[in-house]
Amino acid sequence: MERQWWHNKVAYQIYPKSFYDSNGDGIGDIPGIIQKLDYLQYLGADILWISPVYQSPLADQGYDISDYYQIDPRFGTMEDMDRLIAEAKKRRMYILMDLVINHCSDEHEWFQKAMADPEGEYGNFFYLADQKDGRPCNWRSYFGGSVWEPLPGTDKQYLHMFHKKQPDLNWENPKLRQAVYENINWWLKKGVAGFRLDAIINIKKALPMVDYPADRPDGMVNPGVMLAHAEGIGDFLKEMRDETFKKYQAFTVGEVFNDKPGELEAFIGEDGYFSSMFDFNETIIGGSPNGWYDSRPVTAEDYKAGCFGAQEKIGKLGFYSNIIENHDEPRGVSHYLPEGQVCDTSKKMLAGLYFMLRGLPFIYQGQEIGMENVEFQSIDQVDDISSLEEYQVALDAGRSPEEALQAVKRYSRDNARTPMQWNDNLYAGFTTGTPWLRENPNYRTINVEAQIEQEDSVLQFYRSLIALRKDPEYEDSLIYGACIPYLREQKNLMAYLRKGEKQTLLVMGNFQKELQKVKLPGAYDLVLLNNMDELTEMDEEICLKGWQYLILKMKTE
Ligand code: TEU
Ligand code: CA
Repeated sequence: MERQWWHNKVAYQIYPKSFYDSNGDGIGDIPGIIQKLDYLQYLGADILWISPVYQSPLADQGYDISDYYQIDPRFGTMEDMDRLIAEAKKRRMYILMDLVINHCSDEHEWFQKAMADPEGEYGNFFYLADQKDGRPCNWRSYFGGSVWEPLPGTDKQYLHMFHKKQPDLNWENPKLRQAVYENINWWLKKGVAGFRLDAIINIKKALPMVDYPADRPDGMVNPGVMLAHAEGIGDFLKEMRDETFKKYQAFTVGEVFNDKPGELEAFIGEDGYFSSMFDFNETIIGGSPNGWYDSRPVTAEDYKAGCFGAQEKIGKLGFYSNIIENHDEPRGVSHYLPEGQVCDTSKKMLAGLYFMLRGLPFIYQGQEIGMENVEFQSIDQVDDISSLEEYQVALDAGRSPEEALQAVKRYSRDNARTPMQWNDNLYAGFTTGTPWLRENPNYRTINVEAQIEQEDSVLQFYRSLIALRKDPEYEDSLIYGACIPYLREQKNLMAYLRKGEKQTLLVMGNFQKELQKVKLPGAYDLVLLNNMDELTEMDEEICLKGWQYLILKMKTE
């Protein structure tokens, strides 16, 4: 596998609206990110994915773009953006923009022109159909309701896979594709290192659009079913890569939920469409087609099977991007650790387990201090459109308001969107004004300032993980070595070898509160990392305490 500049880096996702507010309007902004670059450097992050800051009505928090060439004034100015790119460069950091090109905002000029003249050039930038023919198909949008919506002031309707303020762009139209590529190249010329590709698998629709068997009483079907029938996305992705990313050696990471068997190599193998894509194999565990209210908690065995399944699938063919959370998911520690067991030690174990898998680790803001889900007291405290929809879905399915709120608490995207907890001042030090979304009350104990001081904090553990992964000494195993499950059948033990050409490391976590004995595959030289003070050994066996995590460097002959 050819080595790439980004293989040994660590990536960090910033959700600007909630990261740091520099001017007291309650909304995080680009100058706020610049002020925190030194912190991110202290942590050890190299690649920064910035969730959307383009001009947007913020119906879906910036994932609805009304001008791809402008920064939304709430986030700052284009000068701020240029300064961010320059300041990142000074620190040898790389900026990734969020590329949202499956859809735009209904307030984008293209859509406005399509409304004014559906038969004109811009009508063909979208998927339009005559209203009189009824709904062209029974697909349900990801955020609820039909994907079809009347095109205001006309006798047409338009397609939206997400919110109705996010009309889908018609990728079948070469003019639209060229307009998108032009924008990508414009940003690359500016000096961004690459992109995270939002909802990218949705750009190819199964045509002609037809009904599929309904999966809920509403008579509609999850759009994922349609995606399984869509053929030929590779033509679009290849063209995009050749017209844009390739010319700049850009780093790209795809948000791909629905890849088909056998597609991985074309996507992220040598000369793939993208550099990497997220491993969502664990993310989707426990989900139900009926909605959040019907989902089940993830067990240690589920989690292990998810990670190892993905590792087996990819082998050495490419690099997945590994996560435990992002801005669309609950906090990883609240999601993957059993209720009542979320503590510093278990947080560190989970961190260490995903971080050392083969691939590129991404950290989502606040994850590095162990931020947790929010105890929402009522649905009024929730802002996110998808959470409000899921609340309704639960009620429609006959759940009580309490049960519906429980489901939202467990899965709401707002769990990850509360303000970053910088210190124990008012509003967690995020803003001097009133934060757009209420902070998590636990900021008094969980915050950056306290954890910088505290030697054995979650933050310091992340710094150790990062330093170890970046140590050239261990590149052979931790970056390029194989990932081989160890004692896979042993319940609530997640262990794997990172086997390089010269060295082998053993990574293991005791995914339970009870202690557990682990037989070693051989002798070891060194303990590279331990999330506890002690280490109990017997011959060829280690006794792990509850939630203990270790990395051992094995002896080589
Ligand atoms: O997410 C795409 C996606 O698949 C999500 O709809 C996910 O299933 C959902 O958030 C779970 O609640 C991307 C962005 O990451 C997300 O924030 C946007 O809302 C969405 O695209 C539309 O742009
Ligand atoms: Ca602000």
